[in-house]
Amino acid sequence: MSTTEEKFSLREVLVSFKSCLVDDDQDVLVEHYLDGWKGLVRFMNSLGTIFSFVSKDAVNKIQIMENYLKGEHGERYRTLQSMVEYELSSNLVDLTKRGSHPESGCRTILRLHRALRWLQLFLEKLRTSTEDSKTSTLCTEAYNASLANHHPWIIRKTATVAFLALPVRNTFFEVMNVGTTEDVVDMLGEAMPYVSNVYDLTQELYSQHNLLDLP
Ligand code: 1Q0
Repeated sequence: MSTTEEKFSLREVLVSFKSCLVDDDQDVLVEHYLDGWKGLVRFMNSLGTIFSFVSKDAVNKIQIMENYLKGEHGERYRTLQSMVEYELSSNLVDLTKRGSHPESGCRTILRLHRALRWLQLFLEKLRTSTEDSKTSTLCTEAYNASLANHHPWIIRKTATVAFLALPVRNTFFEVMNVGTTEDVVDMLGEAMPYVSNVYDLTQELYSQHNLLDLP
């Protein structure tokens, strides 16, 4: 248990969403938001290669954002609010149909933001589940209530089939590396509000600027 690799637990990942919040908790720091996602991707990868089509897409989107952060206008991408202001005022966002800005920061974050809603729903279902609950059912319900509404049929189908291969609830709890089932339930109860705060702020920002349906 000496290396950081072994000690890595889902608690740290979820709590990292707490450090996203800046400016009196009114804005989201992009760098830390991406750190949260990188942690989540690690957990997803530890569930097996069946989800590599999902993690590839997530990694690709994280990379797009990191390139902006490292780029010439990196400072404008420091927070979600500054990104939205910069991209909108410089006409860098395809607002109604895909055009010359297919990888804007705004649409890229929107994809991750929608996935965060799935995570919120899924982890809440896991937290309140019983020993005989089926993770694939919980995951499918969370997906249908969130991401599925934004995915075409073929992705919905592929995702739903992949969910059938999810490990059982106990394996999930073990992979989280938090402790007993009781510890997991407590940890989720404590840490999920941080994720919810980030989700709500982003939702509010995107809704104010009419960005919730970016192509
Ligand atoms: C635990 C099982 C993971 C299941 C993940 C559920 C999400 C399924 C989504 C299927 C996505 C299919 C890949 C491609 C999608 C893109 O078309 C779509 C839209 O982008 P674009 O550019 O085509 O417009 N992309 C997305 O919707 C973004 C999807 C990102 C999903 C990232 C999910 C990563 C979550 C990881 C958390 C797992 C940890 C759970 C806790 C585990 C604890 C042991």
